[in-house]
Amino acid sequence: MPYAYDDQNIFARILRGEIPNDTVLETEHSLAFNDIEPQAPVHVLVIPRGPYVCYDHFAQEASDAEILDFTRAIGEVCRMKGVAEGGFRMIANAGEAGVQEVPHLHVHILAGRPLGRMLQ
Ligand code: D5M
Repeated sequence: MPYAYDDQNIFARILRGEIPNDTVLETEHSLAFNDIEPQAPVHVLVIPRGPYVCYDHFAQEASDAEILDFTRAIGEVCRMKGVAEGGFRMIANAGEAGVQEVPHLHVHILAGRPLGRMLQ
């Protein structure tokens, strides 16, 4: 299925430097920043710099270098925040059923409070 990327979405604007963000980590192909509406003491969003709508889009079209960088950036953020060993949750909402609000792939990293069995 082809994906149409909206380059006016808020994360595209963050990547272009048009609006500020609270940066946690910058890598060649990824950016991590604190969520503006944190749901836990640690709530970081990790995004690829490339124009990918969701995980499926990224998995189909990103280069190996982008996928490697993104995967490693998520791990690096967990270590930077001191939650890699104690535990955390990763979530990537996708599409309407997944209630994805921003149409640029992002992985939420949540930690620092009891998260329960599911994130609502
Ligand atoms: O989650 C989208 C997430 O994006 C939600 O947790 C708020 C966050 N958000 C929205 N705008 C910003 C800015 N400007 N900075 C940081 N975080 C932001 P979703 O998975 O799409 O429902």
